[in-house]
Amino acid sequence: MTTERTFIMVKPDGVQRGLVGEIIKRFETRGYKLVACKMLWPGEDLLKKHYAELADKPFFPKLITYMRSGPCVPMVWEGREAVKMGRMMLGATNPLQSNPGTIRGDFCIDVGRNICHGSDGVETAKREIDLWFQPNEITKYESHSKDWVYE
Ligand code: YYY
Ligand code: MG
Repeated sequence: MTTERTFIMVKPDGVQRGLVGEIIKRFETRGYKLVACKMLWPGEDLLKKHYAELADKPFFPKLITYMRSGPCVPMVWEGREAVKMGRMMLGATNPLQSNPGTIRGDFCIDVGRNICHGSDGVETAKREIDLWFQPNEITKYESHSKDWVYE
């Protein structure tokens, strides 16, 4: 199996609203494997690097303020097509356009309070994982249910 990794993060509103468990549950029950997870209150430098490609957008200052407003829960999830499926499970950037059944479509309303982040491509995922995690924070283990999730 070609294993892919994606970077998923519960944003400060997701943490404050008690949705960490719910978001983890969605990925766990789907069959994805959690290989890294922590809680941290990110600083401005880290967030500006994370969202560097949006630096020219009018909403950028507001986005940084929102993301600095409390602790986040960054995670790394592993499994087949984890990046694409992660985006699909999160839903559209604007929750008003997210289908019910997706995380954003089920739990939020405003684009500036969309509770979670997910990498938008395999290369982005690599960059984001390197930015938020040290190599020794990423675990390597075999999931006991591997053969029950993948044929
Ligand atoms: O990858 P994703 O989070 O779905 O969207 P991006 O286009 O990368 O934007 C990052 C982040 O910025 C988004 O999750 C909310 C915020 N944002 C906003 O506040 N207003 C917009 N018009 C667009 C994005
Ligand atoms: Mg994005």
